[in-house]
Amino acid sequence: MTTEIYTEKNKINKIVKADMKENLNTIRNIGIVAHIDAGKTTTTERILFYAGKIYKIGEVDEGTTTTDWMVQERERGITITSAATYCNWNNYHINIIDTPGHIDFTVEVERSLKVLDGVVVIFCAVGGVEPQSETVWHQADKYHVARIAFINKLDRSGADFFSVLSEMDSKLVTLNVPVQLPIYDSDEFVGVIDLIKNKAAYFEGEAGEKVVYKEIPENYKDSASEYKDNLIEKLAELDDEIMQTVISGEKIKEELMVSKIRHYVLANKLVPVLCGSSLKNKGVQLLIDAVCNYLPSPKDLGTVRGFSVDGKDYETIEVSPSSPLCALNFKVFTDSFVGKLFYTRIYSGKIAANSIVYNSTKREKEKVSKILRMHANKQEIINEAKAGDIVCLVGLKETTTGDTLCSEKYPIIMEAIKFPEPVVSVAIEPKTQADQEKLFVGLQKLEDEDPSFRVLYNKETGQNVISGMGQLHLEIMVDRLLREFNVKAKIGRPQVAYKETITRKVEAVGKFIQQTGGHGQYGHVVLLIEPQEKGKGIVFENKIKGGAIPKEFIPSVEGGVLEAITSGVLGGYPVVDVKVTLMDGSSHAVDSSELAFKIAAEMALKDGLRRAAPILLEPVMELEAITPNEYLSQVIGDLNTRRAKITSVAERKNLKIIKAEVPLVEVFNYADVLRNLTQGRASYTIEPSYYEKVPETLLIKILGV
Ligand SMILES: Nc1nc2c(ncn2[C@@H]2O[C@H](COP(=O)(O)OP(=O)(O)OP(=O)(O)O)[C@@H](O)[C@H]2O)c(=O)[nH]1
Ligand SMILES: [Mg+2]
Repeated sequence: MTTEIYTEKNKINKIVKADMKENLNTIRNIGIVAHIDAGKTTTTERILFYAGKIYKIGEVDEGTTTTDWMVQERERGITITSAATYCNWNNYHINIIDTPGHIDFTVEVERSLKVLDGVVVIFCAVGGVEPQSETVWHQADKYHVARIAFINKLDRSGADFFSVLSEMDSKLVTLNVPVQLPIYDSDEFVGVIDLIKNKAAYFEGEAGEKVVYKEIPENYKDSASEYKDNLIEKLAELDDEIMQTVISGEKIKEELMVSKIRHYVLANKLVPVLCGSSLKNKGVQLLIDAVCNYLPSPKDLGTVRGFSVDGKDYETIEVSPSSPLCALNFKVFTDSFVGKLFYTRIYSGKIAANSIVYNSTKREKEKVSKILRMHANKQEIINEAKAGDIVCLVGLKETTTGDTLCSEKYPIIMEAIKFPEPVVSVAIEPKTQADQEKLFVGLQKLEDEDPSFRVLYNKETGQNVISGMGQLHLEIMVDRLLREFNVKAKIGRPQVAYKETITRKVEAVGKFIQQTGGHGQYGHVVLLIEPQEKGKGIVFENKIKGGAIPKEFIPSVEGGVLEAITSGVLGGYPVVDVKVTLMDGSSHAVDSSELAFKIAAEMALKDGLRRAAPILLEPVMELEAITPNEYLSQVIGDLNTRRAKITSVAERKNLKIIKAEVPLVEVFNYADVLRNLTQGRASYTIEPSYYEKVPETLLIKILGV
């Protein structure tokens, strides 16, 4: 098979042999996940370097890494979009997704975890188990993703491997077992003890590329033997064969230990803990070995499970290239040269370039014109992709994030990916008429790419309102509009993304009747409008029997309802969790039209919402503040004035960790507040938690009425 390589200018300049692995057992689909700044991108860059995929190590701080390729990522030194790449290590083919740590880009982690078989969770040896690390851990639990842990940054002063271990034990409900220990010479981190090999590993050469195994240093022998016993003990508790070997007094062979660890990692019963310093080029090769040794291959999934097209039954397909196709699109990205790229994980079967696949979610046939293998923002064209691969498809028209692609003969729909609701909004106004058109195109593309980014047109103010996961998220989107789509626009002040819902069931009548001679207007509808359970969204049902409203006008009624419900009656915010049933109505043989029914539906809906005891909902955030002991009372005192519910106060060394639930509107400028309260010595993170009713007393302040 041949492969054509694209250059940055999108010209094919090379033909190379594809290295697609036929053997599923030697494929690894892994993600690198962690709290912001733990060193995911730095680690990924080393993995690519040691595996020979790149020939020079790039650095985050210099804006030269492979996976932080977007201009916004390079400028800011943070990851924004998850980048897919791959490399080969010994006989293994490893597909890697480097994910962002900032909570505003959590969608990128969520969708990656959905399609990955295993993850490396990185912890900072100084920061420990930071909030976003806990969040990704729980996300990995949700998708049953097997994991290994890597305690990074052991070169930093204040690094403490053992304290991170005990924090992991208290915060993460898993069996975390060290398989390595750090070695220090004076205060310098110099190498890693491999407890399975009973050796000390050092990383020599200019970029730590030569792994040299030596005897464990004398002063580490006791702790190495203690932690080796601990590892064997933990395995023996899980496994009879190991237990029997221990009882018989025999030595446990390295291969047996590796295969047992692998078994329990796959079963999500054990997490081996490794360590190193990616920046100082120490420990990464052993991490790659661990990825191959312990994390699952696509084959380990056994079967892929989904629903039948009618949603009533489960369907399963064996994971194999010779099974029928089952693939999941988990991301759409617009490349300025190639067009839309559809990031797709193939679970079973094959896809060939220039073939037709069936999008079972949309029930549409789609043509795949090209298949690309991604190396961050570079692409290689391949002719075929098969079970186990993560590739980009080109040419699809109707597919959106979360859709299943399969064979029309064996339809299956995989469970959709759930995305969080945006919590911050900002109005965006094009500077000139020419910008208006470009803004529309740009926003549409960005909305296609990012399910946590929404665009709404507010009829009342005539403005476009964009919503996202946080201020940084929106800032990046506006920056992309300017640079990628050349849109000059004015931005309003960030606002909380409120929502509206109702608390009472009402019947509402809408009549749009104008009969003043000649061709008039006649639309008449009766709607039942009722609250729905949280998270159920908006549902429209038609219960008209006997043709009170002719069939051809029903879509207009539905359209009117769905359009009007995007802007509620309290503050024009989107309405959620409401069911609207079309009960009755009437029509006129000549005067009725689609427009008349649409307007009648809008009138009925607005009137109904007003009488259905509407309430305003606000996003509540989970906040974690870490402060030196002496500022504890000031920080808590201040939080109490912000309608916060303090949920816990814990201790780490001489720091206090305060967890609280607090409405977003109260902590919009919390960075400044905390800086002033603690002379800049505290830090905090917030993440969206849930929506709650705004107290009546605050309605006037928020709505300005
Ligand atoms: N001292 C030290 N610094 C490190 C190490 N690994 C990474 N860093 C630094 O930590 C900072 C963050 O590194 P990144 O690799 O961007 O971290 P990340 O986890 O990818 O961050 P996000 O993707 O933005 O969440 C950079 O300044 C790195 O140089 C390490 O082992 N030791
Ligand atoms: Mg990164």
